[in-house]
Amino acid sequence: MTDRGSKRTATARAQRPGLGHAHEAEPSKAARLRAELFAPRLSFIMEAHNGLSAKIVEEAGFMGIWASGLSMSAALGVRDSNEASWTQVLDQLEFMSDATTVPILVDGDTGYGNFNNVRRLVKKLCQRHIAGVCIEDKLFPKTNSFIGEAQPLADIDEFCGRIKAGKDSQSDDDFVLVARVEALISGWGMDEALRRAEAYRQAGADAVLIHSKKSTADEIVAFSREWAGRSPIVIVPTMYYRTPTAVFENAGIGMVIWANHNLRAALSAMRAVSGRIMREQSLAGIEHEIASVKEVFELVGQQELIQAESRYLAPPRVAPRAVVLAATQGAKLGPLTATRPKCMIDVRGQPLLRRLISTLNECGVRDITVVRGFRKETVDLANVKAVDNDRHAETGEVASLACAAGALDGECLISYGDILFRPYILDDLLSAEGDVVVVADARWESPGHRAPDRAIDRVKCARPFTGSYLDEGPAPLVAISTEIPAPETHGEFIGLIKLSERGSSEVAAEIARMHADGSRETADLPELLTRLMARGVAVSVLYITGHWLDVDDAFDLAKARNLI
Ligand code: SPV
Ligand code: MG
Repeated sequence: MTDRGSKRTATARAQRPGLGHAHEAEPSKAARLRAELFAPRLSFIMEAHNGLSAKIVEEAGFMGIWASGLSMSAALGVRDSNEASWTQVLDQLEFMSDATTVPILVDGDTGYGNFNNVRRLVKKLCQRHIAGVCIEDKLFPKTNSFIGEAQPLADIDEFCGRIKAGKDSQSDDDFVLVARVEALISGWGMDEALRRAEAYRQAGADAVLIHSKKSTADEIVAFSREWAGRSPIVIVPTMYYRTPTAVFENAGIGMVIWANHNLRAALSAMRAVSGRIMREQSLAGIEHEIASVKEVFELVGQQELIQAESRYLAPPRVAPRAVVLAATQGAKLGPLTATRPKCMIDVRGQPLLRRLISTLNECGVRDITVVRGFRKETVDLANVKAVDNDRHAETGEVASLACAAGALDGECLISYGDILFRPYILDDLLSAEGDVVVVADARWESPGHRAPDRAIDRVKCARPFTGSYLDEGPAPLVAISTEIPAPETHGEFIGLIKLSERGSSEVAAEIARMHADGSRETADLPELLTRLMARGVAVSVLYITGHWLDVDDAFDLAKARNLI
């Protein structure tokens, strides 16, 4: 049996307090690779070529990953001839390192140039928590060892310079540099292999990878015997794959790299699946023979993201419901509303109500209850709930609202069915604070805004609209009625209200009281609001300046048709 003393000595060194990351609770990936390499047992690392395959290697139980140059290149569809740049390899490694917790030994080819390139490579690998690098004593650009014969080898001293430069550049004391000896592959013989291995060890290499392309392990075993445990030996038994693992164990090998088998497995599987789908023009045959979409989600940690979302994302805003009061005929519009209610009057190709519902939808309000009345069968809109106020001719707005009492649960909007407004108004209302917030137009007196004799619902607030950009929030409402004198009027109620959850229950309770005292039947929304205020419920006003319209008479309708 080969002397394994060097492994034990080095293990003791790696575990000495104060060296590398030994002081940390969790040893670094490099420390773990180093400990494994120097442990008095045979270790195995498995090839991966991207984040997904790296995860699979860890999942299978391997203590480490071989980031194979051949496999990473092939996965990118290029040759193992440094066609992928070293920074492109670095990008792959970053994904692999992020995706896993086990150490990665990266195939650094020749180091991508001379000592200077190795310095930069090692620095960047340490920054990405790559545990170690293996560099081979060939020339840039490299060729895969299994291609051709007698590939030129690097000058020993020049290669020793690459090793020293790499070791001097590591920022993690435990980072592992493996020197790969290609002398046997290139036909330079055992003595040259041993001479090189010793020079590389003296230059600072932590371990030696002795590569062979023979179909038996004879030369590897012979090398190991001569090497006599001077440092750990790493092997790649791709060509001598038949060799029982016990032979490596008995030869005192430190680490075996299964170098390309995930890439080759993926290639076979992808060819088989692509071929079948191409031939069968159906997924039915292969669905149960391949990994499920669920397995993909599991492997990439979808569950963790779901948990993180619940920790970090603001809870999704629950869009309020809306009740649209659309029961009235709108007799002031004459023949236009003889056979349909005014909410269904066409305004440039669309009923008014459909436009209103589009605006509500646009602002995320989807649960909409429309209270129908006059010619209710003509109010026929998709994706809204309809409730009917069959006594619309004798009753008023509050009676209609009572028909939709079920919607007064949680945050709720109340809108007249004959108004239109720009979506930003609704967005502002939805983000306004307050239990009962009504929208009022501060430009109620604009010339040409109304037919001269038209009565409007005026609001008087604790403060007038100032036009200031400094957001003071909604202004407390003091009074709302058609009777407020002009000098005291601060705005015109547009027929749009937002209720908080508490506001909704206050409104529902008030409607119940109005029912009990007989005032519900003919009351309008301003009366309801006045009663709420009298009870101490805070009602506030969100000021707007235009950008809305209602359709009450022929004047309004003409204006609406011009505006839209
Ligand atoms: C690799 O996996 O890229 C290697 C090992 O370098 S080998 O292909 O066997 O040379
Ligand atoms: Mg390689």
